[in-house]
Amino acid sequence: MWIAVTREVSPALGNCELSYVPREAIDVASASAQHRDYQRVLETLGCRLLMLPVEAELPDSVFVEDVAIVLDEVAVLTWPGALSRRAEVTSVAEVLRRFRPVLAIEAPGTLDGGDVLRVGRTLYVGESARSNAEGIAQLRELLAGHGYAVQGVPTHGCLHLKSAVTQLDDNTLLLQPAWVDRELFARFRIIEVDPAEPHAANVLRIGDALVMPASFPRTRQRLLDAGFHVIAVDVSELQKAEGAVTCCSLVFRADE
Ligand code: CIR
Repeated sequence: MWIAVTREVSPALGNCELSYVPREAIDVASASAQHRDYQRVLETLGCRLLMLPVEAELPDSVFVEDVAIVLDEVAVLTWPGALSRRAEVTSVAEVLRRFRPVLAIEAPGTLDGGDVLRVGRTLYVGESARSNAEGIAQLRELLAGHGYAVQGVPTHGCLHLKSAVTQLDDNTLLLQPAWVDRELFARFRIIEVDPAEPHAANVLRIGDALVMPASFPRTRQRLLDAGFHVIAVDVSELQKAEGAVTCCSLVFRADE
């Protein structure tokens, strides 16, 4: 079965970190309602939800993806690049210990889970303002014995690698060519985001379904035309916090 770890939206979400989007007022009640709808979609796709209690003092704590990487054999806790996000790790670590042996990135290494795109046994890791060379080297070392290759990927103009590229099926990626070099992914079939929707490359794949923000109808149409099963969710308030769909859950298989 699938497990999806999520966390309630913090009432302090308005004080979130922002890098590439301008600060706008965030309606926390509506962000919470959108997050509930998102979680319902994950349930309809067969995920069992493990919802962590709210962390009122941690504005970005709903974005659980950034604090851990969960692989089949092991989980790796990150050391988030933003100082304000480091206290998010502890409670996620506790829940992951129920399912996997847990390893950890340590300072001075930094890494955000949003920078980690797993395709098969390769982890592409964004070289971003959040994930430094030391963090990427530590990840490589931690996972070498588990049969994973870790490959650094330069990013520019976006928060995380998965703002720029995510996986659609075993052989296909959705990519924003302005933020990552598509030649680095030449072995895959590439679908590009619609140029009018620069932030549309972040989709969450669960089984054969793709969850994506409702605000990108043109890119959604490209995916529908390519034969994908797409579910649109309204995450407009969370997008104001520079979040999208992969960032709000940690989805992995468990035997339970
Ligand atoms: C941050 O800047 O850390 C948050 N405001 C947004 C994090 C989004 N995370 C993700 O896409 N993996």
